[in-house]
Amino acid sequence: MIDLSGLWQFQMDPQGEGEAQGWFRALPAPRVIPVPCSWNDLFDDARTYLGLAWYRTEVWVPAGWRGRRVYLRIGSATYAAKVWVNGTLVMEHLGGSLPFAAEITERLAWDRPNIIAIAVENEPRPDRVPPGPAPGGGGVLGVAGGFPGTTYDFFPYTGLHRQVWLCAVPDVHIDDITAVTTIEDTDGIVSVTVAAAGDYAGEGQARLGGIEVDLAFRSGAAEATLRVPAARFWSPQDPHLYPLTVTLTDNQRVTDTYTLDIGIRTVAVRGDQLLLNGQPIKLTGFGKHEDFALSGRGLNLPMWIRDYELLRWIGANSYRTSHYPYPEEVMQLADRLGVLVINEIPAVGLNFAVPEPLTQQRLAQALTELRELIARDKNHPSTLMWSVANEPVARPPNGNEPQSQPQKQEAIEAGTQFFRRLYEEAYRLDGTRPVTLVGVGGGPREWHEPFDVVCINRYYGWYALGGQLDRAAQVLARDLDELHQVYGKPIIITEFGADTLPGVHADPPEMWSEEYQVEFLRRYLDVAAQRPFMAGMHVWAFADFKTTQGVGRAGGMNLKGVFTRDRRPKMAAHFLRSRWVGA
Ligand code: BDP
Repeated sequence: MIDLSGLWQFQMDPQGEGEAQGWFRALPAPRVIPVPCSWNDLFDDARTYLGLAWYRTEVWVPAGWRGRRVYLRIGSATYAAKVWVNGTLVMEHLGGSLPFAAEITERLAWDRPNIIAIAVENEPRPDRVPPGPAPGGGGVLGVAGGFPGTTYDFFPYTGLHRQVWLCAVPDVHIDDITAVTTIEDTDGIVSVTVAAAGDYAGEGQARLGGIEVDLAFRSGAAEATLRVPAARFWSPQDPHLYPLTVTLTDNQRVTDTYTLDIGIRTVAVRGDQLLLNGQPIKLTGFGKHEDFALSGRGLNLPMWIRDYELLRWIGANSYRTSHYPYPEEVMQLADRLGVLVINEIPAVGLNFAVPEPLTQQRLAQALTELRELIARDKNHPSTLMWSVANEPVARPPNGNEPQSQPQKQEAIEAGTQFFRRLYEEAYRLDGTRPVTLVGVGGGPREWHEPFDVVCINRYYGWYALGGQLDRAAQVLARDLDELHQVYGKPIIITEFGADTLPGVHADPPEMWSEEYQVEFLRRYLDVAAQRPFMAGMHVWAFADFKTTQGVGRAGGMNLKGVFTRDRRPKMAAHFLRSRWVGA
């Protein structure tokens, strides 16, 4: 594999003239941009530019790759991408947080550099997931006119956000591996399914530790089961990984091989309990964002290493990938470090008071994102469950209509169909993990119906009952007891928090002060601790993050972080550590 990260050429194309003028060969007036990175915080004229822009680079393909099949793989392009190799369009993709690839063998030159051009665009259109706002809409807190207009509360960072790779594989190669683990007494059972390119009908092996089994392929598919006696089961306390090596062989000659680190563990829901390896588990942690100064949503490995360090320090065993899939490296780190992940597709900002064809378009896109996510992340022991949406509503969000307007029954019904379909698809693709939907306070309760775990976001004491924390705690307690009575399923509060200006103090606590954030979080943790059906508490948010400009967002920031954007602890971080680590 060749990682094409580095400095590329870049040019914005507000008139949409690049394609007709052949910018996929040469850009008329390029500047230099790093890949991966968001473009917004780099150039003054690009801060709020979400339209079309071109990336271009050149690469020599090694002579040793001749005779192999070469693929171009893009880790993430937000939101729409068109890709050219040496002047030929090779692929297009929609959806900003998942990888896509195409074979480009026939397009390659071996005697000169190859030109790779990628046109990226992130217009807030209503048929996308996440959807763009209606004209004039957008903003946060139900206040229209936030800028740039979005249906969600984070900055619409744009660009090539993850690496671009060239990959070479043999003609006959391993296309995919699925490893599913179960537990029998002290043994681990690993079921391995392998897909090989074409109609491969040869042989292969699967090896795990000292155990090896043969794979007999028919029409490109083979299956095997390995039993690991006295296995070390993967958990946050002991995130043990076993290397699983799959090999294709031709008369004992290895033709392709791939090694995947797997964890042997089970996840299940029994009654109102969430079980890891058969034992009830309580999640401690956060909703997060991929967000940092200058790099925006671009892959930032130093930030991630620091974040995992802070998660360990504070005693968090988990987080949610709010509100889109995170990078592959980050999922691998979660496996290694023993962090449980609620893995979410980018279905944020959905509302169902829209014409039926629009809902259908969004459903098709959400299903694509779900399939791509499960294909990418199905083998990670750290992925505990799939989340198919964050805070869908049955009315247009963000002030397009008065918030008090009653939810329309058809909109609720449209959402019910939509989420049932997503649940079924997640379950069809991966019957081994719970599936959830993250609901908003006051949202339609029936949307939780098909899901295995009830995830809810609650802001009593902030957006409602501001300054009245004791009353907020009472309302929260009643709300949780009702939900438990209705569903009898595990409940996780996937968001609760208060905007907090670091350095502002008040005693008695007042909103926006560090003391208020501590007391807010304390109330919620206490209410949950008294309820055995509560399977987890995720504070919103891990760190302060950039969002769209609006009257509720000082400095264009959501300040509910327990850490500042540069990862300094607020008082609440020390408080959570004392609760979660006992330190
Ligand atoms: C919830 C959203 C989250 C917001 C948060 C907030 O799920 O994205 O950032 O509230 O208002 O509505 O801080």
